[in-house]
Amino acid sequence: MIRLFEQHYVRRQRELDGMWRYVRDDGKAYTLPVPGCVQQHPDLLTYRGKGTFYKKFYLKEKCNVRLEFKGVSHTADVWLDDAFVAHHYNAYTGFDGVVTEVLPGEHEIRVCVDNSFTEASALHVPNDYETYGGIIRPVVMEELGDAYIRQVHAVPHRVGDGWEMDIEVRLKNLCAREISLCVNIDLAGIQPRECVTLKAQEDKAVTFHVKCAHVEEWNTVTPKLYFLRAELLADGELLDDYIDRVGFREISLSGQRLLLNGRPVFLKGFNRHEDYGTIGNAIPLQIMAQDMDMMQECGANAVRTCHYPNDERFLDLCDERGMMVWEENHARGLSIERMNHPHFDRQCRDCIDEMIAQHYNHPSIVVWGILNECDSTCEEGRSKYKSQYERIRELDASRPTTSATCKHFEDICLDLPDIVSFNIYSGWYLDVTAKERHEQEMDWIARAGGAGKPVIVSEFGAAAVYGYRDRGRCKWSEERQADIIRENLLVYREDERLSGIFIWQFADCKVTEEEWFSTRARCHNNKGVVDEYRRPKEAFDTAKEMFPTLRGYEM
Ligand code: ADA
Repeated sequence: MIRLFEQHYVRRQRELDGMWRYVRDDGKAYTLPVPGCVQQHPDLLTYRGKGTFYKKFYLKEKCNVRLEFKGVSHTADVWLDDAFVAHHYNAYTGFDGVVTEVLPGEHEIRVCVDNSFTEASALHVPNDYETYGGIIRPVVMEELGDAYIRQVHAVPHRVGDGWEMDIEVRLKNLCAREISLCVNIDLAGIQPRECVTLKAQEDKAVTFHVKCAHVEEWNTVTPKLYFLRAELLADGELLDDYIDRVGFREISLSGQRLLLNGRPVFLKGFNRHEDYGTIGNAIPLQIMAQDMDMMQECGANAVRTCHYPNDERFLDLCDERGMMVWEENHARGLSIERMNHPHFDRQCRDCIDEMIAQHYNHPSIVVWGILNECDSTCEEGRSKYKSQYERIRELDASRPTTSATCKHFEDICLDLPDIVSFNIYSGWYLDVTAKERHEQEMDWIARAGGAGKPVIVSEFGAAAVYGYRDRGRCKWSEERQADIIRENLLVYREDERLSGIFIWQFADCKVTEEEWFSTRARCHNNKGVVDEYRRPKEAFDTAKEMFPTLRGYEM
């Protein structure tokens, strides 16, 4: 399942989930599930390297074939028979490619996948989470006609008591002649139409401004969603369609407050990695839904997709559940040397461009984040932060930006984002009281460029090994983790200057052994309030008890 609703009733789309042939670099062959991580197989538990996936499919009629991959970790080269389709870097964003005039009969998709850490990669490095290998998210094959709808972007605006929506429909002509097309929109019963001519191979956008007087807003309590349908017609005949779901909601800032539909909102939730016990990061819908249910059981209204864009099905769930999302690009803890890597700027920019293009319409996304704990202390780093924020604003001015910093008292970039966010481990790495440290932090933020901006505590927490109990409440015990989370929450809930808090983290996740084993018991980041199999630790109950006592404001 690629999304939680049907995206096409005209376009022929086939999901290619199932068993694919996989040949490891040394020639050994397997059949492996797609989506899936190769590390699920007993021979490949710690595999880091290349391999090729193969899948056959049958076409009844000649057509243009579009292949879409929602996530391949972490480098992919794709062929359809002998035609090269796409090269893609970065596990956490999707990509596609079109091969024109494919003949009827049997065809084969070939995907060379590589999860090794090499100099070609600036963002995938040994880290405090695991880089698995494989086709980790769904794949679809589509049969296209002469032209198709590439994308639909919608921005809601609150106007008086009602709502309006700007809609952009991007079209692509796949044939070698000019073509005249019409686009029909259907949104909440309103049905505008526009007609255009596209030159051979041309890409063109058609825009609409729709007034929707009687729609219900999307909010965290009643997350009302609407289908936005676009149909493409040539000579009066239906050629293609594209369906997305949208919500009418507006994010804005007023001084230190974050506003949802003009009303203050306080984000309270978890940082969540995509990782599950023996499954890795190819999380199935059942686990996404379970994570969502457990976070909501605690009273969370927000989730941070640390440290990369998430599987779109999870974002669909957030849309449906009224869960507010901080989604961020893929970069964690990179030094200035790493940020000066020759591919860093391009790979970050691609990730930002793809994340925003692909996830633009999700009402649940309320904040775009970048560069978690990267080097924001020097001028070179600052110029990278600056250009990434600028890029986001060029692509989407409707959502605020932020970045989680750990460069306490040294960060020179706090004036750049709309929201200042910081990660702090009072009681865990830092043997100080949460109260004392929090005051120092807030004073510094006000002096360092953050005055008057909303502030979020983007990470706090402590590690505990599931089942390890200690009457002396020592570090790594469930008791101590719960104590630390409680102490931090007691401080943050009293501070009117804050607009949100995120516990680090929802579930334990695996880390890369190289560079990380010595500070990470079991080669896991153990700061989850549940373990990697979602077994609750004592801290889960603490979150459940404390979250409802935090200012919610939300509606
Ligand atoms: C950081 C970082 C997380 C994780 C965490 C920890 O601040 O952003 O990815 O590494 O600390 O557990 O120390």
